[in-house]
Amino acid sequence: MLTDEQVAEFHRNGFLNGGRILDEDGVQELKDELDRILAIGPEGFPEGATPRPVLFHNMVGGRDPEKCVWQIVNIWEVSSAYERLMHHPFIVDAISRLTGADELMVWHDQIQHKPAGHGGVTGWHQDAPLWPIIRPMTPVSAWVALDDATVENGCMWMTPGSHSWGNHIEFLRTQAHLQQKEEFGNIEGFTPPDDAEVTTVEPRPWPVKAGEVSLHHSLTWHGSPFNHSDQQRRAIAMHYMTGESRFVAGGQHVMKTYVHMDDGELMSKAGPHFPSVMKNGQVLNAAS
Ligand SMILES: O=C(O)CCC(=O)C(=O)O
Repeated sequence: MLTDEQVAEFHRNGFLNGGRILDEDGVQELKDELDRILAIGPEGFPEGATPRPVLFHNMVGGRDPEKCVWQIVNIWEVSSAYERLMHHPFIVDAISRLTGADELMVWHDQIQHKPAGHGGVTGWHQDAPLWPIIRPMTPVSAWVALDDATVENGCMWMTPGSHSWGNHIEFLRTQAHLQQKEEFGNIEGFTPPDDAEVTTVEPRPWPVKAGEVSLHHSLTWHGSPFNHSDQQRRAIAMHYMTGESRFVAGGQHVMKTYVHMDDGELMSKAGPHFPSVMKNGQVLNAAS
């Protein structure tokens, strides 16, 4: 369980290392599962096949082998090890503690795998503005490292206090030129609100060891530069919704295909692609 000090640190900075939640065997199982699914490849999960990940592609490079981030959305639907991770009691409890919610559902997960030597960039962004089909926004995500994520192999960077500055996704898009680890922290051209707790923009690298969980607010500015090192960087982000989340039919998102409801309905009724992980404060086990 998170300590009061950790909760305070999260609310001050907008991110937190929650500590080690997987032992070596647990990490190895997830790495083996990822290898298995990468070996099957996107073409092994054709349209209409069930189950299949929601997305499985190189999200940055197209056919350019110089840039690759394998993004697999909802690996939990094709791997019971990842499904169990979505229900991990420490993670679910931490999300509940940080959001104050006693009902939580899966929003989606995403592997971000930066291969050694040519791992691509995940530009500076905030999560919530990229999720326009749910409201209120999902406040907190968990991110578990499967390899030690270091400055060299493209760990995430975080900007302390930025979660309390509002929606600045358009500004962050102007920082897309920041791609290398040497320059990734050089965000320029933004002045935080005077009344914010943190009034300076001071991005910092955020190394996370294999088996540790990092937690970040969905308005925290974050991203990760190229991986030119000889070490791969495998990780999974897990995004959750609180029980009050409702469907916004006017928005666009890859998960929208799986929502068959009217505008404004509760996402807790959205069906099997959005399973419950906590009800009335009790962590729920995975179905399989
Ligand atoms: O894995 C990364 O480098 C980025 C992940 C991310 O953007 C997220 O977890 O929201």
